[in-house]
Amino acid sequence: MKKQDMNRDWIATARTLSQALPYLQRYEGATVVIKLGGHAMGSDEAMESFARDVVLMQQVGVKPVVVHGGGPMINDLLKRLDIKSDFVNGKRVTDKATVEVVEMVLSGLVNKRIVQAINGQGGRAVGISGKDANLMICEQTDPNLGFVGTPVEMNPGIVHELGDENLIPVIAPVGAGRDGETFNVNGDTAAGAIAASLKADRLLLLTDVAGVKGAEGEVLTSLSSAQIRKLTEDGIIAGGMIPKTETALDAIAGGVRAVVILDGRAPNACLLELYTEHGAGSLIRD
Ligand code: X2W
Repeated sequence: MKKQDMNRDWIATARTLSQALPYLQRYEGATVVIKLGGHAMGSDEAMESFARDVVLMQQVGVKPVVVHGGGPMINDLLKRLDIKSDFVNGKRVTDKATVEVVEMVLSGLVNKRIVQAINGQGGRAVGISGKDANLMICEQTDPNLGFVGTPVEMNPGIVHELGDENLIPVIAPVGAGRDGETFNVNGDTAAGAIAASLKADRLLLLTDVAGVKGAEGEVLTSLSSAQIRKLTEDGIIAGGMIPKTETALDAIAGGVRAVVILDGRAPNACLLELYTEHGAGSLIRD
């Protein structure tokens, strides 16, 4: 690279930092819950980039809380163990053998991969599940789904305590029942319930689509709860997007200030959303 071009690069970097100042100020002290879906967890490089964004957010005064999924990773192990698995309305039918695999994969493999990635970038992450310190108490969602749980009681003290110690909580969507059961909770549902219990400033739902799309397939960058309901009635919001927009509406009704649905595979997705005028994905607020 020519010396002149190199200078131009550094000047652009400095300008970017300078332009971020109002956003850095806006989010100082904010609680931001980030849901990382299994489909958004790609290569090691993508995981490293995600971890770097989380550590940077904490460095500039945000309290990040990571809630993760891991559906594709559960599928892989179930297949290797020759256990069949079906989904009904986006939820995995979860018998006793399946829930054991779900907990092993989510609380073990996936949770620790994220913890290690964050620590690798100089953060201090602590991996827990909804069971720890009774964070997420669940009841059975529907007898036909087996051990699939709906969060019914949240005790977010543990998340506050970790945040106060500058530790980054990384939470697997597994909950405990009142009779000692283990429940498999949809990752989006868990993230919404955790964000609401924290009255989070932002819930970022990182997925593998660019955001909520309108009738012409364009990404809608800003939406109200009422607009979401109308688009769903009209059949424009459909399929896999429905659980995400439902999570967004529930989270907002539960006290989360705004929810963003965005493509987690895009480089620096979280930073683009929080710290630039451009933003990313679809911002939903009341
Ligand atoms: C999900 C939990 C993982 C998840 C499952 O068993 O796959 C239910 O369906 P993603 O990667 O966010 O989809 N639980 C009840 O939600 O993972």
